[in-house]
Amino acid sequence: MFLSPIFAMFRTNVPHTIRKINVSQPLFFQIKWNSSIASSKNKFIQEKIYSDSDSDSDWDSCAEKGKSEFWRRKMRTFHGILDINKDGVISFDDFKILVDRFIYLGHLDLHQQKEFNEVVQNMWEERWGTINPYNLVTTEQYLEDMHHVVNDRQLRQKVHNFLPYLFKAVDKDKNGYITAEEYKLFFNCLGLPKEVSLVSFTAVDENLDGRITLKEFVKTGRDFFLTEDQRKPSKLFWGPLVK
Ligand SMILES: [Ca+2]
Ligand SMILES: [Ca+2]
Repeated sequence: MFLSPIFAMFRTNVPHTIRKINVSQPLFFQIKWNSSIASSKNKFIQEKIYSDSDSDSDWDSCAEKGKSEFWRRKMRTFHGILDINKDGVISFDDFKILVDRFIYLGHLDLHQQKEFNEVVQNMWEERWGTINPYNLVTTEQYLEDMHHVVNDRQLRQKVHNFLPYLFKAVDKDKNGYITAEEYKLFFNCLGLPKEVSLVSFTAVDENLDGRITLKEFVKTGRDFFLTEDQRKPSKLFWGPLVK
């Protein structure tokens, strides 16, 4: 795959160790949904993802996570993406608009659409309680909540629950891979300029074969929330970081 010098430089700066699969300590994590959804027969949600993620293999329950300015910057970036109308707070309406943008692409079947809505609704209720227009989450509240998430082993394992739906929604030809063209749809739904999507695409395409698998997508997206390692390409998952 052709890489422009800037992307090639970026990739070569990624330490080999962060891409190496740790075969001595294989870590499996299942895409787990809440109990109401777990009974689903949909094969897609039963999928097991093999993770070579450092963010869990180096889990140390004693060390407090989510303290670095780098990690806080990443969380502020994601809060900014969820804050669709850019009024500084996120509401359930923001969530709903975002979900609808992915659904309107037309590549999720009705069952997946229903599950996607349920996953997002459950996430909101678990984290922020009731769904009403007055329940608004500021950046500081979001940082506090995510700080709690990254320091709780069970919550860490659910942090990526919504990601497979984003993947399926932008896999236009349903071949199980996301191309650079399809990735532009992802950025479009997020409200990010498609011009910056290639940098993110290259970061997520771990084996540089020009296409992103569900495993690559979920692993990198998950790492965005969990790792404090500034060298990891996952920092580019949701586009450029805010200042
Ligand atoms: Ca595809
Ligand atoms: Ca790939």
